[in-house]
Amino acid sequence: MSLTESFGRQYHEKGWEVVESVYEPDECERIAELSLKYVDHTPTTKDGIQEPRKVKLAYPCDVEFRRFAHDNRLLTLVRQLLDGMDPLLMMDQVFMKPPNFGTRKPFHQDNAYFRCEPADEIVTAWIALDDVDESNGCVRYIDGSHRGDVVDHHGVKGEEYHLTPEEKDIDRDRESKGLVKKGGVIFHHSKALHGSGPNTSDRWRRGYATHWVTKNVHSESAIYRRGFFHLPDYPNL
Ligand SMILES: O=C(O)CCC(=O)C(=O)O
Repeated sequence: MSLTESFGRQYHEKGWEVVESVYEPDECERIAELSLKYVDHTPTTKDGIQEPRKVKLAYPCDVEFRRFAHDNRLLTLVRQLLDGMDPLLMMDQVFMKPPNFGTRKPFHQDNAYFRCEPADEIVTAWIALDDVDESNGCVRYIDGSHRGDVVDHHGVKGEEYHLTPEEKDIDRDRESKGLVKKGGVIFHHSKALHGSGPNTSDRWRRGYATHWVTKNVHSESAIYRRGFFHLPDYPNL
């Protein structure tokens, strides 16, 4: 892992930070394969082809996800961003962009969905299961957006599962690309505005997003009120 003493500085300044080589490439390949088995959201293209988009809640599906998410290499980093508090997994999802197909994810703040407080005690660790660059749809961030409030989000017409703010609330001049290699992790704050473009390459782009909270966190939303860590069947490993 290419960790420096400065880890966390960019996260606090910009709202996101990359750490390369947290996992080995072969571990990521196994999880990417497993994701294809459990995929639960397959939109149909205009040509009638169904393509995998997402595994929502991978953690309950398979012990391999649970081991991968609760790996100490990851937990140590998340704990550092939570000022030493123990990370508890609230939920997870695998975002998939198949070659030459994967669609965009509009800009949003995670906390527009989660509605959790305190917002500073929620960290997403987005684990790259493939090498990720601009052409296969890297995650993009609006630097410093985590310092403001959660702005109003509205549903996207025809894709109601997406929420996004008005264009005026997205300062594109401050956009950065989250470039990361397979096995690296991007950490982002729950208020960091982020989204991703389509996959125009002939390679996959898969990211395993794990959403961590501290024991102080509570949510207005019933969906997020009870994280996996409450479930007796899925103890923290
Ligand atoms: O993987 C993507 O394209 C979007 C990721 C995302 O929105 C998240 O991890 O919160």
